Amino acid sequence: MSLIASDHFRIVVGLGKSGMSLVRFLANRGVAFAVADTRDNPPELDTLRRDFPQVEVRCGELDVEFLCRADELYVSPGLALATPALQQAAARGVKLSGDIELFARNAKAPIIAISGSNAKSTVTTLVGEMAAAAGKRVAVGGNLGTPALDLLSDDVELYVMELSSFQLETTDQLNAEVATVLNVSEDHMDRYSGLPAYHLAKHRIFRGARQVVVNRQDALSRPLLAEGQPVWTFGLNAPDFKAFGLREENGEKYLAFEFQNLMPVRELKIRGAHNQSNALAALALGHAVGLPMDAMLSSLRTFAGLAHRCQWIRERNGVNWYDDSKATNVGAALAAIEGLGADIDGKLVLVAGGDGKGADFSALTAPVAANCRAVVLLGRDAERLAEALGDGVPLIRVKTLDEAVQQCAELAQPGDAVLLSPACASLDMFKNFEERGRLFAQAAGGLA
Ligand code: UMA
Ligand code: ADP
Repeated sequence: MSLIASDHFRIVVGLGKSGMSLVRFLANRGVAFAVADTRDNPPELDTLRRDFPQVEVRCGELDVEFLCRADELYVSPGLALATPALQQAAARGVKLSGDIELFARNAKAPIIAISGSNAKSTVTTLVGEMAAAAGKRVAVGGNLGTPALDLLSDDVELYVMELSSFQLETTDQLNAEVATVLNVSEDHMDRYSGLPAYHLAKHRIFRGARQVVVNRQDALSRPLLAEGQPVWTFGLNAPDFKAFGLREENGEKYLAFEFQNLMPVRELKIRGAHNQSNALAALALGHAVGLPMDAMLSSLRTFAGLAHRCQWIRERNGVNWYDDSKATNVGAALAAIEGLGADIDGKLVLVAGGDGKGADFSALTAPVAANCRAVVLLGRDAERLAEALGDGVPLIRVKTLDEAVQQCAELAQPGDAVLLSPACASLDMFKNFEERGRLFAQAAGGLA
């Protein structure tokens, strides 16, 4: 039985992936609804007209009178709640909600909920693989790609959900079995008034959570806890009770739980300190829902990481090339610059720039000066990035990714690594971060 009253009228605002999943969900349950999107030709319009020709759709500027016909709006994550028409409707008593709220109300199996500025997709995928290795019927999705409502099924035994701050803004009560905010650093500053507002949105993930997982090395990941609420922690330092971390014995580093070594770090396929942290976070989340340790460790031995996240592309003349196109914010680029920088004999030639989403780039200045031979800059915010980097490192401006690759090939010396880790979104020049990464790998692969 659906947990929404069928005598009410709803409007789905936004007709992308989330909007279309809402349409299917509401139609299947016989709920009366319409659709609105600010775009003249939203991506799922043809699908909607083909599969649900009876549903009313309004495209273009949002009409407040139309929105006020509904008692509840399901707002897509790509649309800011601060949008004036949405605020005007809210002021007139219309409730603003979203797909994750509906998912939470209708999911019958426990939810592992994962947010954070970086590492969400990696940890979500890893936990999903761990659950599958443990023989669970697991559904994995959310911000990762498959909209939450499309995952709902009575067959599912466990949901592993990646949730963005945008999705959490419209979620009142998630009621996860276990929830985490893996880390918090500046992102999406074009949508939030500052870090506190962004932090507040992320922390809605803890509403109604039975257990929580906290990053010991990031104070902003820690929620206010209810008395007696179970807390598991992870971090790169040595673990204590109810904690995952790293321990060293006879010169060998181990992933460890409390006072027991689990497996040598060198057996991990994913590289870099940030990925050790991700492995520990995944273990903590899996352990919280009772996944057996041996199944989780076997997944860690085989998981090779996701595409476009510090992904090795090729070696050429003693130079290794990496695609970290998913580094769409400063925190992610920092992890790659410091992690990879410490791992190589030579220096980094960094390709950065794009749509900075209003970020402050100053945290990059010192690590770039320490680790980079040169920085090749492109995209809308190249000049803002150049200002932040100053004269600590040679800066080369280019107009295209092909030009960037040519410059990198000339600048890099044997022992160096070329790293695309833009610290910016891709949307000023590319369809998405995948396209940016693919074109970079293609151009690098094409070098004689
Ligand atoms: N848009 C409009 N007008 C509208 C509605 C949307 O212009 O009326 C624009 C938005 O500004 C945005 C684009 O359309 O630029 C897509 O927005 P959407 O809400 O329709 O997006 P969906 O297709 O539903 O995809 C969303 C997530 N996208 C966003 O949050 C922007 C997807 O995450 C997610 O996989 C999908 O739901 C399923 O849950 C993508 C993403 O970029 C990967 N997420 C951001 C990130 O990871 O940084 C948060
Ligand atoms: P998200 O889904 O949160 O964007 P991803 O797993 O897709 O996370 O990784 C995004 C970017 O963050 C990649 O560039 C990746 O190399 C980097 N990254 C991965 N793990 C971490 C971490 N623990 N801390 C900081 N950056 C990370």
